[in-house]
Amino acid sequence: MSNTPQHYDAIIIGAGFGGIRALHEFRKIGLKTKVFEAGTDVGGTWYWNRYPGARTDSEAWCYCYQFDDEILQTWDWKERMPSWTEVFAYLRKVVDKHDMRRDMQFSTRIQSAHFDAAANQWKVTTDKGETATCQYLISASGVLTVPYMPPFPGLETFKGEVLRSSSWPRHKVDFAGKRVALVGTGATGVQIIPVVAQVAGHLTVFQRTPNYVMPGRNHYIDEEQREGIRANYDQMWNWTRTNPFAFPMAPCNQMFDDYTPEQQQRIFDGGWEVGGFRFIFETFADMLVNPKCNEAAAAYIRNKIHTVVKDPKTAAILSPHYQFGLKRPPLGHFYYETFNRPNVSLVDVKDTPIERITPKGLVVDGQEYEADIIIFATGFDGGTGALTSIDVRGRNGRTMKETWANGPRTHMGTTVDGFPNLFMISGPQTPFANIPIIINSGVEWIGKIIQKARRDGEIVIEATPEGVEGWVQHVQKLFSMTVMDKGDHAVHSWMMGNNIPGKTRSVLFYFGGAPMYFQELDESVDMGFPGFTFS
Ligand code: N01
Repeated sequence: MSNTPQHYDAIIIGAGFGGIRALHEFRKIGLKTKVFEAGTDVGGTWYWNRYPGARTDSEAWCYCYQFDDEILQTWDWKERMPSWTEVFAYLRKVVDKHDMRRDMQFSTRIQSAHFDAAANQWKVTTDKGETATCQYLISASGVLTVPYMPPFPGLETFKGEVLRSSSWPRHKVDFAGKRVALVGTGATGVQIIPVVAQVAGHLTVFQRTPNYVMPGRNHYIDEEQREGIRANYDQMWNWTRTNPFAFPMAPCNQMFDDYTPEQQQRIFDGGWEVGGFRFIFETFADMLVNPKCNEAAAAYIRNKIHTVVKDPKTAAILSPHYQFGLKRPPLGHFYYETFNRPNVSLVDVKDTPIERITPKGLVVDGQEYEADIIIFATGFDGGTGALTSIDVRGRNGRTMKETWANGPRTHMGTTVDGFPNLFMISGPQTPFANIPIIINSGVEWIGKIIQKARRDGEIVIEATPEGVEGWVQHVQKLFSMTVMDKGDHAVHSWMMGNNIPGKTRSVLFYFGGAPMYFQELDESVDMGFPGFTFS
């Protein structure tokens, strides 16, 4: 522990995908940088979420960094959607190869960050009682960092084991023959269910809202495929610049209404068979803006559920009836098939919520469901939670929590007025898209604005209130063009913040598509960063 505050050009919060990428950039531009990380190692999401079945929903070859081609050319991705262990190993490889750990401090959580206007610097305190100061404060604290745990009465009385997906224990959990209860059927629950079902004595799934689960169709990657991937990186990175979700796929230009119903079904079949997000990205370009297309996609998936799931009652409970995309659709790996197993049952808790937890299990509608293990996969305070859970204070002591009380207000998803020299990586109001690519573009932009300020001898970079208001309006307008805006407001979606009781429903993402966002970042650089002051 040090009593004299260390001073850095930049402090980065978090050593996940964003923090690692930012450290690389800052070294390039010569900033003395320190990364503080709460975990004992790098990885962020891939450090904490070690639950069974945890894997990416992005294809391996685009869930990585562009800056180290040598690793790309030698790294042996094993699966199309790599498991958390592979992603974790990849991130460790990058960090170790670039000797990044010497600029990182682990097991240290940043508790507060206050802007000192007299000194034009940020003062940061940690849970270890340390203080450090910096000119630039970078939040790389992630999109899904702060877990949400519903306050079920009686939880503390449960005699069995309680597991949380977002802080999964290091020891191997033995599910064999056990009665397992799982609460939450978002992307996390959807990944856990088929894996645990294979070994549990009985798995009872408590579902409040069904999801539209698309088949992941994960597979092993053989050497020939790897060679093909390695030879095509330039083309892939170009595609990530033109695909609305920053995936390396040629943009889809098909409009739903231009096809006959038979053709539409065939196109949906194609997307469904190839698996992953390709059901969205390679079928119709207007799926999230054309209500007819959206409903056809929703009906297609409902039909698939009823085809796969043998018990019609279970199939009906698993079938959603809200706009496709209103909740982030998960990828499943034999998800619906799992509900045909004799050792799996589904409890609908939509109209009859979980009442309480007892020493023996969970009570719903007066009935006790006994369990040896309860798994909670109940989501996150997404987008804004990571930064509002830290005591961040900008000018005049104003907190980020107050500033975002009615939803996030940012300029370009990177900055907030009143919080000088604070930059966010994949912050609220950046595109909902393949995250390493969004991180890359954001970090490059941050590097450029800092370099401009340094070149001009300016110390403080600050978004203007007009810049922020313009971006908020812009993001709102883009969202209003989607079917999600007209969606059922009662449906919880972390993408809108209304999965957290008391959190204002707001637009947490930029829905104009990644290419338009990249263009906005490029124009911002070319035009000398309108909407910012330098002093
Ligand atoms: O969280 P969620 P998640 N009683 O908010 C339920 C990313 N991710 O961790 O829908 C009963 O989606 C809640 O019910 P409802 C991905 O972006 C990525 O699963 O609110 N149930 C819901 O079913 C994803 O979207 C990957 O009605 C309660 C669940 O808990 C995001 O993380 C893998 C309840 C929470 O689902 C979040 O996914 C995994 C209550 N009181 C996750 N409270 C990959 O890319 C909450 N729930 C690989």
